[in-house]
Parts: sequence; structure tokens; C-alpha cells
Amino acid sequence: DYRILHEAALRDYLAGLPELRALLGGEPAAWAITEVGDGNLNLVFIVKGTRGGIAVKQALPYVRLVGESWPLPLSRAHYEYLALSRQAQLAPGLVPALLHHNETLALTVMELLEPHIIMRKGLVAATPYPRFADDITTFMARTLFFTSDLALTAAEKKEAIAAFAGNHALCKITEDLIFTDPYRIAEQNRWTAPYLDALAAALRDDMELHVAISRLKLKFMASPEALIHGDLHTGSIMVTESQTRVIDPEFAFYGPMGFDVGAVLANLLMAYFASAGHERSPGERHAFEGWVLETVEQVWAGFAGKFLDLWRAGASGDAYPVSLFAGEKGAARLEAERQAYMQRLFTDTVGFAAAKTIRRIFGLAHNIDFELIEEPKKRAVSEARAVRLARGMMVEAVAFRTIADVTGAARKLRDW
Ligand code: SR1
Ligand code: MG
Repeated sequence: DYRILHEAALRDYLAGLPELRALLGGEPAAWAITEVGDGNLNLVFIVKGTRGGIAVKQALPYVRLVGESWPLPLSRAHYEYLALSRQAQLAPGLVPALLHHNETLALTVMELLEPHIIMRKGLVAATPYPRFADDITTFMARTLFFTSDLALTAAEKKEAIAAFAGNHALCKITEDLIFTDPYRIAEQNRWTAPYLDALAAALRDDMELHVAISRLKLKFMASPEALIHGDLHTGSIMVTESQTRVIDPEFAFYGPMGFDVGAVLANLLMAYFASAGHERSPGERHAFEGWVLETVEQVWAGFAGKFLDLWRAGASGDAYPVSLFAGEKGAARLEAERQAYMQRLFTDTVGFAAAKTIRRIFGLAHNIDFELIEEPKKRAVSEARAVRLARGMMVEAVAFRTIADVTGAARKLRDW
């Protein structure tokens, strides 16, 4: 009984739900309904009544960006709802409140986030977000730690993996668009031609890069470390100066933690490199770029610190049995192991951040950080700097020992 709900049908549907009707207030005929979806996959409506407003998201049976020629399962709405529910428990206040879900219609109603804006739009306008680093690190540390083997029993973890295993069509999008297509000839690839033609060809011929991206692809496919958001770019985050909300976890599944952390870092780094291409005064540029790199550092440091604190506070999962690390000697050895764990996670994060960058410059789905730089030559200069950093981060991920190594390398490429 699935049907796409356009404005009139949505109005009728909502009018039949007493709780939402009360929340909106007034007569349904007077509700203002606007389709605002600017993502690649779904319909998103804002509905406003006399008392309040809501956001309604409905999955389409195909990829919106491409059209009906690319079918996509509606079940992604189920996984998104499941992930949002779990994230709401683990990171309260950092995701939108869920108000209603209809599995058949692949439709979810959420609180209307107002006056929040999509963070990417704010970054293009050079707006700093003072709460962001603290909020996003809380979100990532809590959602990743509490869904990992450090916090769950083996049975709980396996059940949880199984609950998301059916979301493979969304994983396949990532496997193709991020980990494969930018490195080969693919119909849907595009880049800022002709300026990046040579670079695109070089990526297709770079065997060290092909090995590195294939290792990352394998890690993505075969490392169910935690429930990851799966698409944690700055278009999946809504912000005000004082609030952060993570939205859109339809790509959620049990995957490698570094994929989420890397997504956040990559999108900040792209905002950094795009900054030179946007109209802004030298002072504004300096302040914004300084804030971005500081935030990159705070995101890794904050995430690692909070994740370790949760682990030290008492991990009830089946990994690292407490009985194996008794006494002072055990505690010291376990602490050294925690540091080694975080170092490995950092290396993964660096590699995934690189993969997330390259796909936005050569793959199907680009981002407005670069796309809104109108002059192609200027855009290509910003993109080429980002790619240069990304290539190094992917091929020599282990050489980046600290987050300062990443921001230092980005700073050196600022005027390259
Ligand atoms: C065809 S979907 C393209 C991209 O949009 C989503 O936001 C994900 O980032 C996906 O890779
Ligand atoms: Mg999305």
C-alpha cells in the first residue's frame, strides 16, 4: 500500500493522526506544507499549523538524485527509524525527537528543528559553530562505544548486527560511490573539467591508491565494530550557535567506527579548502579557516577522550574481560592497550576521511562547499588541494600519528 504522499495526500494522512493534528493546531486545510528536501534520496516536508510544526520524511522507491532508473529499497526508512531510536537513547538531545513512523509508507515524522540550518550551508557562509565539537564528539563517542563489543555482550552484539544486516543496498551505494567509482571510469563520475582531468586520470592509474582504497573498502564491508551513522557529513547535521542535531541515519549499519569520525573530519577539511574559493574578506577567511582547523583538532581529541572515559568508567562488554586484567599490572597493561586501540582507530579515521574527500570531487554526489564556487578554475584549485592532502592521508595513513599532523599538512596546502 505504499504510495508517494504529495501535498494533498500528506495533509489527509496527517489529519487522520490525532496526536499530530493536535500538535499542529488549526484546521488541516490551513496547514502550510512545503517540500524542502535537498538531499539525494528522499522527500522532506515541513508542515506548519497554528500551534506548531513538524518535519516529515518519506523514502522514495528510487534515488531522487538520479530518478526512477535507479531503484532503492524503501526498507531504508525502517533502518533509519531504528538507528534514530537507538541514537536517541544513547545520545539524548542530539537527534531530532521521533513523533510517528509508518513502515508501509516508509514515512517518519520528527520534531521540526527551527531555527537550525544544515551545517554545510552555515560553513559555506563562513559561520563558526561553538557548540559543534563538544556535541558531535559526545554523539560519536556514546553511539559508537555503547554499540560496540566494549559495551555489549557477544550475543547482544550479534543480534544488533543482524537487526541492521538488511540495509545492504545502502551499504552498496557507499561501496560503489566512495570506495570504487572515483578510481575507475564510471558513467556517473564527474569533476571540474578540464582543470581536474589530469588528476582524475592520475587517480585511475595510481596503484598505491587503489590498494589503499581497497583496504578501506574491505574494512568498511567486514568490520562490524559498532552501529555507525554511515553518512555523517555536514549535510546530515543541523545546527544553531547553541545546538547540534544529527539527522538522516538511513545508511546506518554495523561498520567501522572510523567511517563516522572520518566523515566529520573530511567535511570540515573540505570546508577549509573551499574557503579560499568563496567571496570573503581576508580577515573573515583567516578567522573561519582557523576555527575549522581548531575544530578538526577538537573533534578528534574530544572523541578520543570521551570514548576512553567511557571505556575506563567500566566496560560491561565481552571484549577485554576484566578478569584478564586484574591488579595494578593488569590495569597498566589494559590502559596501554586502550591507547593502541585508539591509535588504530585514528589510522582508520584518517583513511576514511581521505576516501570521503575524494568521492566528493570525482564521484557522483558532490557537495556545495565546492560546488558553490562559481568560477571553475578557482573551484579546481580548492579541490586539488583537498585531493593532495587526501591522497597522502590514504596512502600513508599510518604516517599521520596525531591530529596535529593532519591539520599541519592541511595548513601547508592552504596556498599550494
Ligand atoms: C546516490 S546517493 C549519493 C550520496 O547521497 C547520500 O547522502 C550519501 O552520501 C550517498 O553516498
Ligand atoms: Mg542523507
